[in-house]
Amino acid sequence: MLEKYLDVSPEVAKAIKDGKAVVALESTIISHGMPYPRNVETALNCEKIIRDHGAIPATIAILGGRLKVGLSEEEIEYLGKAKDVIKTSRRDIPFIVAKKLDGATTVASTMILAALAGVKIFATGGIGGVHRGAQETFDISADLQELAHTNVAVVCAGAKSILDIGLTLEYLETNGVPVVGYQTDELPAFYTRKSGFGVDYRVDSPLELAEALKAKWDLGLGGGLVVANPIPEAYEMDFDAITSAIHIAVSEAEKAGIKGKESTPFLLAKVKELTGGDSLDSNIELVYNNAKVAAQLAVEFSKF
Ligand code: PSU
Ligand code: MN
Repeated sequence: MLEKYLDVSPEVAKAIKDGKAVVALESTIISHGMPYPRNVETALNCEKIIRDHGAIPATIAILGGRLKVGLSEEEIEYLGKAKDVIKTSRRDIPFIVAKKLDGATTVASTMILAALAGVKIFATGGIGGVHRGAQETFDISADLQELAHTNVAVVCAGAKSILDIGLTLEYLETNGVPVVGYQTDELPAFYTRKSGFGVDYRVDSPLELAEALKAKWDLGLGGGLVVANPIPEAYEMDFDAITSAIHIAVSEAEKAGIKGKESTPFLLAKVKELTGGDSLDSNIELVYNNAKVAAQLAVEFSKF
C-alpha cells in the first residue's frame, strides 16, 4: 500500500532492513533555507559526514508527487536549483502527492516520511516553534505537533530566537516532548550556545541518549524528542549582533504583514541579510555538527 506513494532508495531500504544506522535529513533547508550553490554543497557534505560516522544518510523530499526517502546527488542538485519547489508541512503532503508536484519537506513532514520508511533519527538545523507574538497571531509551527506524535528523534541546534523560546518550551512540555541538551545544561539558540533557558535533561554521550530513546519507545511513550546540540564555539555568533538582527527582522515581518508559511523563510532571509552572510557560515557549521551527533546516535541506537 505504501509503495503506491513511497520510494525508499535501495541503499536506505537495505540499511533499514539490516537494522543499520540511518539518519534522515530534511529538504526545506535546501530549497528555502540557503542560497544555491551553498545549499547543495551543505546537503552533500551532511551526507558525507553521516557516512564518515558510520551511518547511511536519507535526504527526504517529494519529487513529482512521489515521497522520496534517500535522494541521489542529482535529485539534491535539482532541489537546490529549482524555483517552484513547495515548502511542504503535514497539511500539504496529500496535495503535493495528488498534483504530482515537488515538495521540500519541513521538520514536520520529514518526520512523517522518515517514520513511514522506518527511520528514527533525523538531523536538521533548527526546529519551528511558537513565534513571538503568537498570543495574537496563533503562529505555532506544525513541527511541534509532529514532535508530540511521531516517533523520530530530531537533532538540532535548539530554537532560533525568531521564536519565543520560552513559549516553545512550554508547548513541548505540555505535549510530553523531552528537550535534551547534548553536552549542555542550557538550551542553545541556534547561532549562539546560550539562550537563557535550561533543558529538561542533559546527556553527555550518544549511548546515554540512545538508552533514553529506547526506554521511551519501548514503554509506548510515542512521539519525538528534541536533541539540542550547541553550535561549535568557533562558529558561534555575537549574541548582541544576532539579537538586534532578529528584532529588526521580526518588526519588518510584522510591518509587511507576513503570515503563515511565509513567516519563517522571511525571517531567516532577513536575518541573513542583516548579518551580511555571517549567519550562513554559522548555519552551515551547526548543521554539520548535528549530522555528526545524529550519526553517532543512530549507530548506538542500531545496536539495541
Ligand atoms: N528554522 C531554521 N531553519 C529552517 C527552518 C526552521 O532555523 O530552515 C525550516 C524547517 O524546515 C522547519 C520549518 O521545519 O522552517 C518551520 O516552518 P514553519 O515555522 O512554517 O512551520
Ligand atoms: Mn508558522
